[in-house]
Amino acid sequence: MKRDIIESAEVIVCSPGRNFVTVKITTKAGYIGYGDATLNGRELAVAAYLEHYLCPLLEGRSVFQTEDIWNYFYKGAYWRKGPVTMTAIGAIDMALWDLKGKILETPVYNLLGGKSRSKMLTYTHANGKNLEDTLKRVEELKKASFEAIRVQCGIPGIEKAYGIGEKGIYEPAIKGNKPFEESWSTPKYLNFIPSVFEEVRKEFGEDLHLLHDSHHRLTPTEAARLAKDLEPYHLFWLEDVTPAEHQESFAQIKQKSVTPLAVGEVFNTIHDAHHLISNQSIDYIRMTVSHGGGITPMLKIAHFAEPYHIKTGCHGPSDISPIALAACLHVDTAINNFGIQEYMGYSETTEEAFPHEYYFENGHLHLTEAPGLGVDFNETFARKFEYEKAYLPINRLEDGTMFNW
Ligand code: GCO
Ligand code: MG
Repeated sequence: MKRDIIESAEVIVCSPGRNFVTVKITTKAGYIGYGDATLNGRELAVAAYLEHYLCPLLEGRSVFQTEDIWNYFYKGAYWRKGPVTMTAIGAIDMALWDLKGKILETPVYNLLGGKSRSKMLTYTHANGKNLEDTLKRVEELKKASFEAIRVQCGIPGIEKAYGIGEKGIYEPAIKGNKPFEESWSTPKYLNFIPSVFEEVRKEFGEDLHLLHDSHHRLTPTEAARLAKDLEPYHLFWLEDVTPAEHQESFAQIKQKSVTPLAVGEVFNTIHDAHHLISNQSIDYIRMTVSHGGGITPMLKIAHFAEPYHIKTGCHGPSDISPIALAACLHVDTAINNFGIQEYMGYSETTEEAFPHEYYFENGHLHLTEAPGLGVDFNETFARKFEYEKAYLPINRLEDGTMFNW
């Protein structure tokens, strides 16, 4: 029996710790590969795309044909791009690479160029309600060996600012039938944030890598002001300063400041980023394997960015499953222009649902020699937790105007 011929492809939607959509592809010889199709707050749209349109077309195909299968789904749909489509294609692509590795008995990175490094620099989040809280959290993360920390802080005068969770893992999607409403004031934010970084540097010195996420909220002019104001604190990067629909905006910001810029977590294809990359208007491309259409295109994007001095910084929030995180780590391991990997961590329930080989130690994520992606799916356990609708928040200015979240 040919080891690589697909027998079936199935979609599993459940909520072990939070909502996840998982693709399971089984070959006729009994090999199983997994892919992550989670798109936070829009999970069922991706599940339906997979169930109705992609999964039924896989039977009889060879798992080795990742390039042809990817193009069959991308070009073959006629309707290209978009987060739903690309997350669905990405999950299948991931599962196919997982299968290739398992059949060939080798980690996926060996099929992508081999080991370029033995460990990946990793950043996580310090989200304090106020300055004191933020400093405490940075201290804790430093003790937990993190060398790179994304610093967010509640803003005086803004009741519900972005990125500030209660204790433990920050989870932006909230269960219920209506999105939660946050509020925003750009002047209050711009006046306050530089003082946070001043204090963090005062307390912890120059050694820590510091990152910050503006979550798509500034105009290019406001972004340039923030980037300049933060220059004395030598950020590793300033992320998503302005909504990325206008790739030209980043060139304006870049001309005015030497604070490194990162963008791309909401991008789905190279077409969202090709001007940013070829004009060298960013420093880090943040696309992630699941929402960027899989390992196949991510590798091409990383290779395209390399000669332009642009490094990767894959999105790694808790709303992509450990399968997608592992897929990022395999790409991170193989490419030359790896920059950093985001890692928010997972709840105990999520960890139990997705037993994995990758591990965090001394500020870095590590992979092992395990074949495939090195993540299992404890399906019986995971299915005990039923999907519950959850929305990402929406955001309004203080006068009620709808704004970017
Ligand atoms: C990040 C992100 C996330 C997103 C989330 C949306 O930099 O990690 O901005 O926190 O908001 O992934 O689902
Ligand atoms: Mg972000």
